This record gives sequence, structure tokens and C-alpha cells, in this order.
Amino acid sequence: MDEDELTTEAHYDRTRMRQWLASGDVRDRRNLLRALAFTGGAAATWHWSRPGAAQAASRFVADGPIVKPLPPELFIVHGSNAEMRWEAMRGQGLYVPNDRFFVRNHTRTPRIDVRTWRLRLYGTGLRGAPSVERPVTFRYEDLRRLPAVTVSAAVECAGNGRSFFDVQQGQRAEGTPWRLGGVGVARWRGVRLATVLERAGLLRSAVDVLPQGLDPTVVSGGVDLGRVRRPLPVAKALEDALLVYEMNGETLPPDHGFPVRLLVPGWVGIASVKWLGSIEVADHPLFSPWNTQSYRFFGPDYPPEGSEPLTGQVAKSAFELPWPATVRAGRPLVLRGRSWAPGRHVGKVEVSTDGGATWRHARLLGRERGWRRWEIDWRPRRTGSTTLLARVTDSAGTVQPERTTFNTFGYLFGAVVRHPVQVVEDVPGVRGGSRGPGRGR
Ligand SMILES: Nc1nc2c(c(=O)[nH]1)N[C@H]1C(S)=C(S)[C@@H](COP(=O)(O)O)O[C@H]1N2
Ligand SMILES: [Mo]
Repeated sequence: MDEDELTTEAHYDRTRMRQWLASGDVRDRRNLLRALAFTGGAAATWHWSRPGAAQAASRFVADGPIVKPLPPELFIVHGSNAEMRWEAMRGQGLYVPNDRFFVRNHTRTPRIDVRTWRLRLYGTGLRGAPSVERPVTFRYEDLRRLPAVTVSAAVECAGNGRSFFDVQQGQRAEGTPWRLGGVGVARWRGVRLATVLERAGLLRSAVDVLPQGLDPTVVSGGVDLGRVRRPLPVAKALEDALLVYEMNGETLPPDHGFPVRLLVPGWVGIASVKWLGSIEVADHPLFSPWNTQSYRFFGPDYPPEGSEPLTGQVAKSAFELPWPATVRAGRPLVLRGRSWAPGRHVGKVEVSTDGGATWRHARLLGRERGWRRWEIDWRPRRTGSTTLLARVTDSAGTVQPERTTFNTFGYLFGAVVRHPVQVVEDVPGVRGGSRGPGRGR
């Protein structure tokens, strides 16, 4: 088989699935259940108290799992994770600024000394098969001296939207209950992984690479799963994976992987390993709990060993509004939002302001194609509660569905999200659009 075919995600998924099953490494159901706690991840194992709205003045907790400030108007904190509030994108350009970019930490942000940091490459897929003990190493300055490229790409958690399995479908999924703020688009600058692999002596026989982070090991249900790591095929690594050291023109912030993270464009967020410490390069398929025990579909509609490993994300749409939003009856306003169709383009976006009964076309803004801003006029008439919906049709004609088939860990929720809105009486003389009183959260 031609290894190049492995860049085709579906093909890679199926191939590795067969190989994993053949390897006899399949866990029994009890272990799968234990793994539930692990994908619940941080939420299950960390109990950090973060400053709430009342203590907004002391926004910085030096010892918390996240380093950057998490003001309540920008983030919803879930344990060691911080979700972006979508209203924080109102008035912003295409990219999500670093101060409001979501953070997904299995444990905590490590503080790394860049002077002693090294990227270590080893394994049977490199010339001379360097061992873990005697790897090929790169210093930070070495990487910064190599040819740089800048890429505009989304990082999105596979669990983004998970809470809607419960809220909209009555099926609670294990894990961080993200609404839609587990996604962000940024400009990432760094060196192509291909450049570094070639300098490290990549062999034609190499098949998989396994990047590993330097954050603390992940313990789940009393089992130490080791450091965060997840394999990808050499073909994808050579195609467009990037060793990132800058985000939106700034040095990569600690929470997003300083000094260096991997970016695997188009793949589920877990592939983009932060705080990169080592990369194993092997002449045989590699596995880790992050593509066997989790990041597959499990549940009543899937085989006991789960689906193939997940790679791509699904299309979604979000309003740049508080949750729930408050608007004034009788006042014309502009609803804004964004839609994204990973691996495809945004074709059209439709909005319903009456709970899904009727739909109108939103105006698409900008010229980018994968992640698009849009707007639509609305004049709410009657006071009371209503529901806003937005749905994207991608370039292949696929529309966001009304339901997503349930999976135990709640991955890849792609159904249309129902955004609650309260229409209140207009108060003459008070200026206001969608930011009425009691901007709820
Ligand atoms: N080393 C390491 N890399 C990691 C993680 C982690 O906990 N540790 N979380 C992953 C997950 S699940 C996601 S969704 C993305 C989130 O990237 P961000 O925190 O920069 O938004 O990082 C991925 N890389
Ligand atoms: Mo994730």
C-alpha cells in the first residue's frame, strides 16, 4: 500500500483501526469504562477554584492550571480548561486574539525554561535509529533559524459542543461540557515538521510519528497514562504539520504550548500537541491512549472497540452573543456570527429567529472560506423568550443536521445549536442592541 494514501483521513482511520485490532491491544469493556474518567479529563481530576464574577478583581491565580488571566467576560472556566465566550468575538477580525483563545489542558500549563529546552527525535524511522537516551536534538534557536512559514488555521477540541448532547438531545456525554467556545482560528508561525524530520535523518521506511508533550502525566481512574501523545502518519506530518513558536504575531503563550507546539491543520485539537518535548519516528504503526481509548466514537451505535480514530472536525455555526442573549422588542439590530466547515468551504449560512420555523440567508463577510463571519438584520417584535438558530451548508452541499448520533464521550457535535434569547420591553432613550440589561451568562 502506498503510504501517501494515509493523508486521506478516512483511509488512514480505517487502516490504523485494522492494525490496532490485529495488534491485540484492544482493551476490554471495563477498561473502556475506566477510560471515561480520563476523557472527562481535567474536569474529573482537577478541582481548581477560579475567581468568579464576584472576585473579578483578582483575576490572576499564579498556581492555577492556566497561566493567562481568565476574566469572566471572556471565558467560562471548566476545571483546567477555559472556554471562549462567543460574545467576546463581537467586533473582532478574522482571528481569535491570544487573550481570549480557548485553553484545553489535560493537567496544567507547565513553565518551561527555553534555555534548557530541547526537542528530541528518536526511533527506527530515523537514520541510525537513535534511541530515547541518545536522540537527535534541536535547541529553540536551531528551530528559529530554520526556514519559517505562517499558516492560518483553526484549533478545535473534538469535544466542542459536547453539552448540547445533553441540553438538546437529553443524552449526557462524559467530559468537559463545552458550549461552542472550544475553537479558535489564529496565524501560526513556525518551521515545517517536514524540514525538521528531514534534518533528523528521516528514512523512507518511516510510517508514523508520535509527538509527546512535557506537561504532567495524565492519571485516570488510578492508571497513569503517561504524557499526552498522539500518533500521526508520516504522510500527514510531511504534508502540512508545523512546529509552531509564534501565535498571532506574538511569542507562543505558555498556555498554548510555549516554547513549541505542533499544529496539525484540519485534525482534532488533540493532534496539535502543546509543550512539545519529543517526537518518536517509527518504521511501524504507533498507538497511544489518545487514539485508542479515547478520540474514537464509543456507545450504543458503535462497535465495542469503538470507531476508527477521529481525525477531522465537523461544521458548526455560532452567534457572537451572550448565552442567553437579551434584546429589545421593536429595535432593529444586526445579529453576527461565524460558521466553519473544516476540510471544506462555507457555502451559505441561514438563520432562523423563530425557533426554526422560517430561515433567511445571512450575508457572508470577508473572503476567507473555511471560517466565515456573517451577519443578518433582525427586528424582534414580541417580548418573551425565543430561540435563534444558524446553520451552514458546506461547499459539498451538506447542511448542519438537526441531531447528531450520540457517542459516549460526546465528540463532534455538529447539529444546529439553539441559542436562547430573551426579548424584553424597549426602554425609550436607552441605547442598546443585543447588549441589553442583564446580559446573561
Ligand atoms: N501536551 C498537551 N498538548 C495538548 C493538550 C494537552 O493537554 N497537553 N490538549 C490538547 C487538546 S485536547 C486540544 S483541544 C488542544 C487545545 O489547544 P489550546 O489549549 O492551545 O487551545 O491542545 C491539545 N494539545
Ligand atoms: Mo481537545
